[in-house]
Amino acid sequence: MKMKTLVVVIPAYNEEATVGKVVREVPRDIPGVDRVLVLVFDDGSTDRTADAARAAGADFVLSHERNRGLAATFRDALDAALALGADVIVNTDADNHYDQTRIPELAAPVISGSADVVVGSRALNGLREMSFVRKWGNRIGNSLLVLLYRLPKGTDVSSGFRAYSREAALRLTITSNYTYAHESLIAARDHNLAIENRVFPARDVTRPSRLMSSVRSHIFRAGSVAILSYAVHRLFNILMVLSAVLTLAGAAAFLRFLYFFATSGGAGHVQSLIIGSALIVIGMQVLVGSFFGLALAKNRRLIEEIICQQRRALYEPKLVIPTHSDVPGDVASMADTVSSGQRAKVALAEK
Ligand SMILES: Nc1nc2c(ncn2[C@@H]2O[C@H](COP(=O)(O)OP(=O)(O)O)[C@@H](O)[C@H]2O)c(=O)[nH]1
Ligand SMILES: [Mg+2]
Repeated sequence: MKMKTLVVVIPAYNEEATVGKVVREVPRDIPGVDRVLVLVFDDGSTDRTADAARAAGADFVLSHERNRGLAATFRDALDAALALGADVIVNTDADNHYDQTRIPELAAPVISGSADVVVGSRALNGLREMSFVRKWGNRIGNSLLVLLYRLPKGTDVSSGFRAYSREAALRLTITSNYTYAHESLIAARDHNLAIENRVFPARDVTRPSRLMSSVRSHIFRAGSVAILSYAVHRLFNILMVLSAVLTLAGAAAFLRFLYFFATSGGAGHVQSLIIGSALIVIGMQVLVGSFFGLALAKNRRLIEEIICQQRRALYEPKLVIPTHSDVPGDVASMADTVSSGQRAKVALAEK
């Protein structure tokens, strides 16, 4: 049987003070996997983050030449983990916010195959670090997103402590350049990946957050990422609802006019007619817009499929079936008749 690999990825930006501690705390013996690798992705730190990570025993330390932001670093770290043959990928922060000794519990559902994404949610109550505004801003925004995305109850959408299956890492695409946390969950929903939630205590972090310069700007930026992601991914649904509301309101006004028209000739009620007609026309236009939303979503699916196939070709070269010339007859004829998806499964079965 193939060796099972778990890769712990740690995006780090100017974390020389804590990254070593985090690397050392990662358990190297995790039930259900044969080896655990630690990969620190240094995002153009200006301090000695990379050296500290290496000194602490990280198996791989990759660096961006300049700071490219957390979302880009996260995606690059996933790609690196895929290239290393990861079956399970755990992301944790370099600031020692999460308890690495809980990684086995976090990863267990992915290792057993029952989940594709496990969110390690923070039990916030014990945290002193969070200001009142941040805590409540977080809570309200969080509940809204859990509701909108139909995530497991209590999911901490901005937690970076997560486990991903290889399939999830192959499929997730991130377009935000600020934070990937929300977008990756919507994307996981879109791809029908199984999401689970586990709650762990988090630690207080005393250094100021790297991600947010001020609480207000963070709430604003993270909030707009979340809302825009929702709008982009669910444009069809949003516009359908909007269209239905407008059309129904228009129809009500229109019917009101018809009623007066039938009973008293309609004199003095032409406003209802105008408003009703206008709302219906706008509602129909929004309906047409929603079809564009649907077309865009389909298009996005196709593009994501291409990206996913490309990642497979890059990171799973064995899955690409050779052409007729260099394989025995039956496989060659099979490769002729099956689609690429089936081919991948055929190749997997042969391994
Ligand atoms: N790669 C990268 N990592 C970052 C950047 N900003 C923050 N991080 C890392 O992302 C993780 C979370 O950042 P942090 O500032 O703790 O955000 P918070 O926990 O949401 O307040 C930490 O491991 C940081 O080192 C960045 O610009 N690039
Ligand atoms: Mg942090």
